[in-house]
Amino acid sequence: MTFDYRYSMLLACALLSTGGCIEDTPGSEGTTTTTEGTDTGSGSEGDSSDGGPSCGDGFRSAGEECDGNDFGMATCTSLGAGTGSLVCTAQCTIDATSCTECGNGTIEGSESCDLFDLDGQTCESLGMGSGRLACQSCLFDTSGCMPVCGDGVVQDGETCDGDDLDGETCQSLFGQEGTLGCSDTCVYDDSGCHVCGDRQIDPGEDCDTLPMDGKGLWTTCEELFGRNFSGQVICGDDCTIDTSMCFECGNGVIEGLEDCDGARLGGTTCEDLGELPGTLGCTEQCTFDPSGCGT
Ligand SMILES: [Ca+2]
Ligand SMILES: [Ca+2]
Ligand SMILES: [Ca+2]
Ligand SMILES: [Ca+2]
Repeated sequence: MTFDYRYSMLLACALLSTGGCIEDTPGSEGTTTTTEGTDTGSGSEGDSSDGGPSCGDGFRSAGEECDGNDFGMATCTSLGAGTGSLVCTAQCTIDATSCTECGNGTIEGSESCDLFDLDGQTCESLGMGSGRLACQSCLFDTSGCMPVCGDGVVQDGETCDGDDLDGETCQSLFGQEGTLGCSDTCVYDDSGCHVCGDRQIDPGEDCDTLPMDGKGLWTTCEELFGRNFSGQVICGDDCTIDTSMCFECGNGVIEGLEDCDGARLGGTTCEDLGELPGTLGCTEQCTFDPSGCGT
């Protein structure tokens, strides 16, 4: 009789050909599966302590909410527990405590906030000025934060704040030289920016090409250094003073428009000047002094 039953089961399995026969036959010794079809023991009862005979085999079967990763059709969402991943306990029951739900007032998983739980953050702590921080879809909503000019951080509505120039410079904004600043109202202060060559002496410039002479001559060396200097101060290409064309009378070197300098007469004599022979002198202004000629 037993043989006949087994034979019929084998035949049924072969006909169904669905990868295994489920043991649900009272009195059958074997838990007949495709891999352990010859196992005649009843040891499957020892596979799990509390979850029933087949808890732990990875296949959810009757009486098990889950087994391993097999949750059937159950998900956090289907259980009304939000989103996330279910956990299967050793007893083959579903643990939904790892599910997260935006809107339950508790910050979980990747939520930044949930309802009124802002995780202790404020507009200020987020560097967003002052005002009222809110939570929207479990992400911070900073639309109620107001910029504070003077906190040193550029926020919406500010072009700069203190030393925070938002990465801009005179060069990047205006193609100019100089130092960009920030006003008390958090807008750029370009008074420190300048262009050399615009004929205006701007902050950071010693001079700039002035329109009067059209030659870039700025002032006389005499004005700058004193009456024993001759020549012209030139404004350099970088709007700094260029004194290379200033000449000092009294330094013993005949330069520029100087006729002579001290005892240096450049080989010139009274006769060269159409005077009678004598001793040619040099004035304090480095011009020839013929008063000693003809004496
Ligand atoms: Ca939550
Ligand atoms: Ca600010
Ligand atoms: Ca200028
Ligand atoms: Ca000289």
